[in-house]
Amino acid sequence: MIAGFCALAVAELVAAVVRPEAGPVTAVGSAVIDRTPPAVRDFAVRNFGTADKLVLQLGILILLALFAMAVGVLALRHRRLGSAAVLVFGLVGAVAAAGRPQGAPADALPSVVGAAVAVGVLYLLVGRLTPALRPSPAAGERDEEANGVLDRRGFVVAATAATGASAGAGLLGRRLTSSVQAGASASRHDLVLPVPHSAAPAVPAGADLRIRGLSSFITPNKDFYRVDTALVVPRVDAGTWQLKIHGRGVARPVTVGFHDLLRREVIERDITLTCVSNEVGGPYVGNARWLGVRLADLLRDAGVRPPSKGGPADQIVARSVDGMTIGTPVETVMDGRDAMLAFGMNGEPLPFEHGFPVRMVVPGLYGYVSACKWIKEIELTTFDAYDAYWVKRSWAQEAPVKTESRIDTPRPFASPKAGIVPVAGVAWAQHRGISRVEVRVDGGEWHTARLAAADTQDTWRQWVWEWPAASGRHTLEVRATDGTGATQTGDRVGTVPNGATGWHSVVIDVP
Ligand SMILES: Nc1nc2c(c(=O)[nH]1)N[C@H]1C(S)=C(S)[C@@H](COP(=O)(O)O)O[C@H]1N2
Ligand SMILES: [Mo]
Repeated sequence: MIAGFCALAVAELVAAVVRPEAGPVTAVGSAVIDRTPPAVRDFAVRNFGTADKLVLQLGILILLALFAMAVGVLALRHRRLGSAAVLVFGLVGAVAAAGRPQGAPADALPSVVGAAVAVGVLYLLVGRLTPALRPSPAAGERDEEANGVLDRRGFVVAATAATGASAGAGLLGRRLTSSVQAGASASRHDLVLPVPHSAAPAVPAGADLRIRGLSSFITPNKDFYRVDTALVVPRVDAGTWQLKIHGRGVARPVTVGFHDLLRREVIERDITLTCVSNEVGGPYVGNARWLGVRLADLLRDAGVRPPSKGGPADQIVARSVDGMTIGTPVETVMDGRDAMLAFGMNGEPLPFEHGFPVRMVVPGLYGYVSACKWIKEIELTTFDAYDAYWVKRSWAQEAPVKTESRIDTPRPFASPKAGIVPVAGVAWAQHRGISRVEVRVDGGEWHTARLAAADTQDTWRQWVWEWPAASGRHTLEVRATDGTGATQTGDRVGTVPNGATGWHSVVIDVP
């Protein structure tokens, strides 16, 4: 285990120089995430929520510790074989790191160097523990005892030295990484958001019903759901950030920096973002005020035409610094809606977790087909030619948000007093808007809820219905109708491949 610790600590130092994400635990964890079947991923998300990544890393560390102990036992008998096993383990880390979408051959270095150090440490330490293998002058009982004592001391000294030295290396690695990240933090901290040329209209007074237990109309950044595959949140320095736009039908390929974006026409918009893996009634939806530029403007400047105007590309593939790929229809981005490259969220620079310095937001599409965080490249291509990350993993190529509604209060199995109980929640159908919400009790007739004032058709809408509750166990259900007049379907389907449907229901016990 000491050898294993040395390996990780030294790898940390090397990774600080190469790339923090190339460290063995992160690399193996990321490789696992990339290969996790949807069922397992859903299980992890359901049971661990946003702690899923922590659980994964702990799991890897525990496996590593068990493996280290097994190798230790093996090495006591067969020193060479033990060393070989360590190398195999280093190889796993190396392949995982170099094989990531953004992986380069150099990313294998942390695991390789770490494993080499572990081999050395293991060999050395095991040597101290196996005096019988070393030539000893005489096989007398006293001699052997003396030998054993000597070796034990030698072991403790060597083990302490190795542990101390590698702990130092590990700490130095951490220091180096955080000083690199300090640049990114400073670039975020120092950012003064521009005043938008086209400001979002003030949120109408009645948009937030302010009912206890109901989600607030604007979701504060700290409460905004986070869904991504990043084990380590990328920290990108806005000062060195660049976005490259190229590919099919791009007459004038461009590379823009952060300050080029700030100098463009800046818009501010309220847009509700939803994840395709949100179950009916689930938490992966939030509403924020975004600040940024219109993606369509940039594309037009680059000479891009949508398919309806004869453009050869029907798909935009956005790439992030961490190797995510997200495919969005060119037609949708250029159809006049406020598809944005956003750098501000609710009045502050994007939080690192939500994509600093720049991310995409497209009203009306689920996040996995539109909302690339930590974006660094936009390639124009076709849906025939390229499948993005989640499409390769059995999700649909195109995924407009489905009309959905959620009961926020009362909570499941709440026991409100008999009498008037406000049943309230949110409904969303981004870019179509919400025109009606209805609630029913125990499968009875539908009652029309009161809608809060509408902000825009790109945002969710709160609603409330005053329920005259009688005692007993009751089931509440909700359904919404969008701006096109289509009512949310009651057919229950799961999240794969293009979003869950069904009516959210909540069981209540009125005493
Ligand atoms: N780079 C990157 N961008 C990403 C993702 C990701 O895993 N990596 N996840 C997408 C998904 S599935 C969703 S729903 C939204 C979530 O954005 P949020 O975490 O800011 O709420 O980001 C999208 N952008
Ligand atoms: Mo998502």
